[in-house]
Amino acid sequence: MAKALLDRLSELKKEKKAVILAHNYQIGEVQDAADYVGDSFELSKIAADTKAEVIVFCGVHFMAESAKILAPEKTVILPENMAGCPLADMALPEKVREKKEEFPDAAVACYINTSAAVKAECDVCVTSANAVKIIDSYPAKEFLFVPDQNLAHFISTNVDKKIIPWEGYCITHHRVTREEVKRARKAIPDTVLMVHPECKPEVVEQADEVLGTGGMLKYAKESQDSKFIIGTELGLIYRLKKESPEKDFYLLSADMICPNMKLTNLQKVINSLESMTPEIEIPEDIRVKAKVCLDRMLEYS
Ligand code: CIZ
Repeated sequence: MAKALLDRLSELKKEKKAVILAHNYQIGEVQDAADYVGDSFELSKIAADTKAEVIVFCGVHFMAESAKILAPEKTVILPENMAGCPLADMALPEKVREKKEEFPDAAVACYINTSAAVKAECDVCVTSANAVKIIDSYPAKEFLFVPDQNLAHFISTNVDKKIIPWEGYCITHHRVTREEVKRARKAIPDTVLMVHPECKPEVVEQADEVLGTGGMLKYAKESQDSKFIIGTELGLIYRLKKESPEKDFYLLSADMICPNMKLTNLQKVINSLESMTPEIEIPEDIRVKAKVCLDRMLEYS
């Protein structure tokens, strides 16, 4: 069955001149079938540079939008139309415009987990892999940071600038508590605890390393340590085990599963290439403004 699906996918990829991009949080069969697996930053760069005519983005809506913003001449397909991001939905463009009026001297930085319409309102975009570096080097002293309050807090503890946080959060990372960290540390002693900066400050403060998914993969591969507790979405464990099979990885909390990231599977990838839907479309005026914000991310990182 899996072989038949993979053969069909390979036929369709050739026929449509398509590339398959999968986020690190996708399920194993999708990661295995993809041409590239990575975080939003890595996948944005690939989308901007690819020679393929069709990009199949296995992730959530804002990620496929970012690919379309950077590669407007390509057809971008998100295999599962319902794969949204509750965090991205916590910032609406009209609310960002209101806040900008409240803080006219602040630059506006957004996490990549935002819609194209919100990116169009912002000066510069960041991902968890480059947020501290970009905010540190971007020429402003004060930032309104949209929409993740925990990432905003993490940035503020690492740069000497004023960060005004939005009140959004990721439902998968924000639910983890200090008590769960204590329990995990006790149950699995002598481990390195890596957590994502979308976790609450009370969790981040207890971590050995605070990294985005790309950073966690690199750290685990290069480390002399062999046991890691992972404070991010379940999908990353699949790739960590695949790339460092001799090491042990434990999910910090059994609840760290993003329901939206789990909506895509191999059959849906095939269906989307057969029908060439659902296709991502962005009004050109919004795309052009959002591209300035993403281009600055590529420039400052
Ligand atoms: O930057 C990304 O792709 C996100 C949303 C998380 C991560 O750290 O990979």
